[in-house]
Amino acid sequence: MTNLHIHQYLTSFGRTEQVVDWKPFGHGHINDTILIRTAGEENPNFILQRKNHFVFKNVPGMLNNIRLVTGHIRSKLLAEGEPEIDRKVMNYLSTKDGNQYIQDESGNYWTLFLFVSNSHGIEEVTHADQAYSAGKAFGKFQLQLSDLDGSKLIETIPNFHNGKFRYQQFLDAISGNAAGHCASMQTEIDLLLLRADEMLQLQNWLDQGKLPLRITHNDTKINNILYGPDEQSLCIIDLDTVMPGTILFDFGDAIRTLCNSAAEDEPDLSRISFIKEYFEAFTRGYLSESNRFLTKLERENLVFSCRYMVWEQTIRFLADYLNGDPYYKISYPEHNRDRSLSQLNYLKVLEKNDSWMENCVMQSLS
Ligand code: GN1
Ligand code: MG
Repeated sequence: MTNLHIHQYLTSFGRTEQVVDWKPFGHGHINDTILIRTAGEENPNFILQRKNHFVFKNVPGMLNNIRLVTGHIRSKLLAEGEPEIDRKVMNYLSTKDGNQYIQDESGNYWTLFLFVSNSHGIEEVTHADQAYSAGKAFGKFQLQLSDLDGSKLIETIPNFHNGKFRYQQFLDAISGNAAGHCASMQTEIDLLLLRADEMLQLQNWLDQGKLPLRITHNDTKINNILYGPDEQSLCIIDLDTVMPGTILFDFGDAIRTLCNSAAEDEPDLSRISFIKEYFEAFTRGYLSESNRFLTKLERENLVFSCRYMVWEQTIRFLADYLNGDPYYKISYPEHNRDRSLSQLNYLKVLEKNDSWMENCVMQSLS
């Protein structure tokens, strides 16, 4: 990538701002993300993103989802009289020909969206207010999308959080043993298999229609929320996996990163603990928006969803390690091993806190 390329991309999207500099941005495991800074205080900065079309097989379909979702939220914000709409919902730009992407000679898809000025993402929560605000943001996101017709959206990654599908992939990775790591990971494999029956329950409820399909984000890591200078949440980002799902995916995945005192790949397992104060605050914020539409089964399984999402993430990381790391970007050879050990440890920590968490949800509901 050169200055000329960056300039050409901006021009193709009809932008005339002068580029000051550009650099890789964020911590995504899948796409490549570049922050472009432009001259002039008043001018916006941009995020240029190459969508990974090996992971997202239908990038135009995914971008159409994003157009529908952001358009829907935008109209809600307009109706509310929100004065700063571009700070509250992502603004993906269109090219001069009205497309949502540019395809380069190698077939890569490039998208451009506005960078939200005076905003920042966080890798870890440092104060309960941030957790409350995160809960409110994800609850509100689900509420805003509750009346968007889900049949208009494609599944950007089919079976993304389908427990049976992920479990089968894990079993395949074990029997394939492509990277030869099975023997060294046998204890962890056994612990994960032991929990499978319990975990597959969630997909059963979906298959049986007991859990409603809603429009969900499906990647509710704490770093997918932008915060303003006052540490209040502004906007949900990374909309690539927004598609029909259960709200339990979003609640559980948020708790996966938000209430863990360590990063998802922390190699020092003694640093992993569950931060009760953040769980309480997140749950309160989340329910303040979502309680009005949640069903009994959804409410009853908020705590289970936290264990489910950590289990699912653990088998995904471990399957990738066993397969020889074809999926997640890794920073060093044993990265996926560390990720899976770390997540498995967090799962055990959540199990120990199970009744406390159930109590906490009950109190937030009363
Ligand atoms: C991936 O690329 P990123 O960081 O947004 C993954 C999520 C995982 C996450 C683990 C499309 O998200 O499902 O939870 O890594 N996204 C995809 O940190 O697989
Ligand atoms: Mg993501």
